[in-house]
Amino acid sequence: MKKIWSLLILMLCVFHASSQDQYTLWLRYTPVKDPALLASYRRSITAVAVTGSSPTMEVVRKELGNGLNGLLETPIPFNGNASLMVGTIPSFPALRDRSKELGTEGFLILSTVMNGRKVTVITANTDKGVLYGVFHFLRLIQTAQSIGDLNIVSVPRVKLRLLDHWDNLNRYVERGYAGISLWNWHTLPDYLDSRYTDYARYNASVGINGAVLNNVNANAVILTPAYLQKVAALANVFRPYGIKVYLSARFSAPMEIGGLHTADPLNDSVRQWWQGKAKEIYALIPDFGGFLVKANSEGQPGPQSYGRTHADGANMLADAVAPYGGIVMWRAFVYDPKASDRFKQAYDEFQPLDGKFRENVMVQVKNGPIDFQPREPFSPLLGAMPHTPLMLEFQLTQEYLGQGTHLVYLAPLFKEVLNADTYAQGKNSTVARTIDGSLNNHALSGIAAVANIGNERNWTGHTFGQANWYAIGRLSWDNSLSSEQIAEEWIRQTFGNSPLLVSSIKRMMLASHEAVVNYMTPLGLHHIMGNGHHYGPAPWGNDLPRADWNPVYYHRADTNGIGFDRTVTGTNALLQYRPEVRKQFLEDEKYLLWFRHVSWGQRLRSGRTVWEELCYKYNEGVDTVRAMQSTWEQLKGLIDEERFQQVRMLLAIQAKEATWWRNACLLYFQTYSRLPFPANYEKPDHSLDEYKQLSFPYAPGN
Ligand code: GCV
Repeated sequence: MKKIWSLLILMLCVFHASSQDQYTLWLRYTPVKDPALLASYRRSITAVAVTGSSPTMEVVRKELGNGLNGLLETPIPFNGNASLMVGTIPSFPALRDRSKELGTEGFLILSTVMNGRKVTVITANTDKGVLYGVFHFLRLIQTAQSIGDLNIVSVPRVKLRLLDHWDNLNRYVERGYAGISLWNWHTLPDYLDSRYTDYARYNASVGINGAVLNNVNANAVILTPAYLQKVAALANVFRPYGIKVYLSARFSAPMEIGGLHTADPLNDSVRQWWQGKAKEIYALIPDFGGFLVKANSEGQPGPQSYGRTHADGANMLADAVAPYGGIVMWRAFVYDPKASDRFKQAYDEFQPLDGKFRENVMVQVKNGPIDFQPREPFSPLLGAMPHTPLMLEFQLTQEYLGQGTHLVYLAPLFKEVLNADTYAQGKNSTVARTIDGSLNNHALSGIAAVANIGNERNWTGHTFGQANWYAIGRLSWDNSLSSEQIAEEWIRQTFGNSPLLVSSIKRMMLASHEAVVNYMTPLGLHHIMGNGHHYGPAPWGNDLPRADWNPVYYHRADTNGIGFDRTVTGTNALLQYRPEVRKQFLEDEKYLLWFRHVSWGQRLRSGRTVWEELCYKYNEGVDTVRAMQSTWEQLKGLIDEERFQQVRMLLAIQAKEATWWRNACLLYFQTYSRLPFPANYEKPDHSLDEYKQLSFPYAPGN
C-alpha cells in the first residue's frame, strides 16, 4: 500500500513538473546532465558576491540563486569569498576602462584575477546591464558552454526592443491564439498576478525592454484616471526588470473622454488636453515610454479627418511627451480603397513627410508593404526615409502563418528582412542598419513585435511559439545572430542538450518557414486567406465591398496567367525601390507573383512551367510538414510525454491544413490554368466546391 502511495505521489510530481515546465519557458534551470561539465561549473562557481541594493539588483540575486542552485544542484553561498562577482563598474575599479564599451544596457562577462584569486566578473554601467549579463551567463550554462575563460562584451544594437500587445480592455486579444489577455484590468491595480512579474522576467532574459499594453485599435478608456492607475501598477512590477510601459493612444480621445468637440491636432484645446494627459501619466509613471498610434487606418481616427498630415498628428503628441523624455511611435500601416495599389499607399503617404517629424517620433513600419504575409518583399519605406528613425514592426502572433496550430519558426523571416539591402546609400544599406540607426545616425532605434502571448499556461499556446518570442528578443539585441544559433540556444534551454534532440528539432524549425510559404503562398502569392478571421485558404474570395480586401485583387489569376503586375506596365510599385532592388525582386523567383503577371506556360529556372512550379511548391510545403512529423515521432521518449503529445497533435493539424491549403488553392487556380496536375501527384480529397463551402464563423482572434 505504502508503495502504491509513493508511486502515486511520484506520478503527481512528474505530472506537475511537466506542466510547470512549459510555463517556465527557456528559464528551466534543470540540473546540468554532463558530469564533467557539472564538475567544472561547480569548480568555477563556489560562491557568489552581488554588490548593490536596488530592486534590479535584488532580481539579480534571486535569479542567480535560483539559476545556479537549479543548474548545479547545490546551494551556492552568497558571500565575500566569491568566485563569481557581480555588480556595476564602480564595484570593480580595475575595470573602469571597460565602461566606455558598454553603454547603458550592455554588459561585460570576464574571467580574470582579483586579489590573487581567479574570478568571473559580470558587470555593466547600470543595474539593468548587470541583469542582462546575469541572464547571459546563465544561458551559457544552460546551453552547456564553457565558462572557464570568458571575455564577452555585449551591447544591444537596437535601443527600443518592444512587444506590442493587441489586447483589448475586455481581455480579448485581437489575432491572439493563446488565450485571453494577461492583463486583468478588472482586478488591477490592487491584485498583482505573479504572472506580471514572470512576464517581465522572461522578457528581460532576452533583452526586451518595453511593452505596449493595449491594442492599436485603441480604446480611449485606457487613458482615464482609473485605468492609468492600473497601468502604473504594471509599470511598477516591470520596472526592476528594465521594462517600460507604453500605451496605444486613440487619436480621438480628447473627444471621447475629454469632452472636446474636436481632435484636430492644431487646435489649442486639443494640444492642451494631450499636454495635461501627459503630465498626469508621468506623475504616475515617471519612466512611461510613450504612445503608439494607429491613425487613419482601418477605421481608426486620425489627423487626416481634419485635413492635417500624419506629421501634424504625431508632432502634437510628441510635443506633449517630450518634456518627460517620452516618444511617439506613429504607425505607417495605412491603405485606402482609392489607391491604385495597396502596396504603394504607405510609401505614398509617408515618404513625403520624411524630415517633418519631431526628434522624438519614430515611424513604425511593418516589415512588408501589405500585412505580415508568410513572405513579403521588405517595405519600400525602409529605404526611403533617411531623416526619420524607423521602427520595424514584426508579427509574432501567427495571424497569416497558421495561427495557433502551425509550427513556424520565424527567425528566418526576420533575418530575411533585416539582411535585405535597400541600397538607400549604396551597397550594404541593409534594413538592419536602417533600423539600428547606424545608417543614418539616428539616436532612436527600435524593433516592435506583435506579441503571441496570452494567459495559456505555456504563454504562447503552441510550445514552438515560445521560440518566436525568444528569437525576437535575441535578434533585437543582436541582429548578427543567425536563425540557427538562436534556434539552437532556444532548443537547448527548452528541451535539453541531447545532440539528437538539438539537431532534429533544429532541422524542423529551420525548414518550417519555407514550408509555410510553400503550402500557403508559394512563388510570391499573397493575401489569399479566408476573410476576416484570416484562417485557411480562400483565393476565390471576391465578395467584400472593398477590392483591396479580396484575395482576387492580390493574385489576379486569369486564363492567361497569374500574379500582380507591379512593373511599369502595371501599378509600378517597384519604382518605390532603388534600381538595384528592383532588379533583384524581378530576378528572384521567390517574389515572382508579387511583381509580375506571368503566363501559366512560362518556364522558370527549374525548367518547370509556372503552373508546374506552383504544383511543385505546394506539394513541397506539404511534404516538409510530413517530414517534420516523422522527425518528431523519432523523438518519442526523449521529450516529456505532455509536450511530445501536444506537438504531435498540432503537427497533425498542420499537416492536414497544409494539405487543405494545397488542394484548395491548386484546384482553384486550375480553373484558370486549365492544366492537369503533374502525374502521380496526390489527388485532392475534396472538390473545389466543397472547399469553398467551408465556413468558420468562430475562428479565433478576429
Ligand atoms: C490590429 C491587420 C490585422 C488587424 C490589425 C491590423 C493592424 O489588418 O488583420 O487585426 O489590427 O493589421 O496592424 O493594425
